[in-house]
Amino acid sequence: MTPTEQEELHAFHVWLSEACSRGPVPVLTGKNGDMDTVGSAIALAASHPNLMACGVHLGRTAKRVVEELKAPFRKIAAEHTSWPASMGGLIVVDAAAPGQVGVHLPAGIPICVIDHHATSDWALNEGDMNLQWDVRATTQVIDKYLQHFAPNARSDVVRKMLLAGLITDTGRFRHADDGAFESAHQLLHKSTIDYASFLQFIESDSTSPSERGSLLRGLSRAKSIDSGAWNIVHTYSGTLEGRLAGMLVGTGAEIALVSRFRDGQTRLTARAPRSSTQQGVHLGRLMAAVAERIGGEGGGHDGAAGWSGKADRIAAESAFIAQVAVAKRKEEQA
Ligand SMILES: [Mn+2]
Repeated sequence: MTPTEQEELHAFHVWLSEACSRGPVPVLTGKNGDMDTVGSAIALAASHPNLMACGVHLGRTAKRVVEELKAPFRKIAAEHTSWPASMGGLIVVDAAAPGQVGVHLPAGIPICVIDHHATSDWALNEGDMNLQWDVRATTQVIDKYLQHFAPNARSDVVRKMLLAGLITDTGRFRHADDGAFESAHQLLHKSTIDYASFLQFIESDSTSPSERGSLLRGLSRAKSIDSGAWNIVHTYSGTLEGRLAGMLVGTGAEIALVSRFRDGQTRLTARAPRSSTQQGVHLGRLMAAVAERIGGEGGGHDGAAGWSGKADRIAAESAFIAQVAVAKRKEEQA
């Protein structure tokens, strides 16, 4: 850990202790309910009785892991959300913007954002905090905090929640770096977790016949186009956009884009292989640029990012493709 990280964790510990002394502190997940956000919230909440992991949605993997490990997580309503009385503060994990939590946040409550996205759209006030680290998963930040300030909270269940977030956000360590392996080592060290069987459990996710049909239709609609210096393979689908985008990357696409329109909302999901990000593709910045151009909210990581908003599907796709057209290709680095 760098001295800055140590200082930030210390400041966070002070912030958290003060917030918990004032009252209950919800730990709010991103609305996609992915394993990183849910694992981060549940693990952090294990460090103090006034903390409670909550969110509007549990994604598929997170739902399975939470059920299997009987981990405490409270589903909250997106509309007319009932927050606890006299909240001491609110922590948001793994969400790059207020629109990514799926609820209206209560006014006048100190907020702390813990995230690892390249972009951030939070407007913070006096008394708020932001821990935005350049790591592969938010669970890495949470585990660093627990190691130093609440080591007894690191039960095997908590470690599994954190490890699951790290496994999924790194694409089973395909996008891992030195720090990600270091975190994985710390999580397994002196635990009774059998890594291989835990991974097998995480991966034992079966696709229903209707989902399989929808993935196949998405693939059959896919089109390959060139935009500026880049090849984009794009399609649309009503479900499992992330998985479909991953499959498009498997076709050799330099950039994969999947769009969907549902309930008046359009969503873009993009993925790029490492070879593209090394040559300058940064999907998170491209999505942020789309949001600047046509409204909505966009951001994420270099190789995985998204946008959502009111523009229609074709307009949103075109805006993304236009942004890619002006993205320069730099010389390949080994
Ligand atoms: Mn994440």
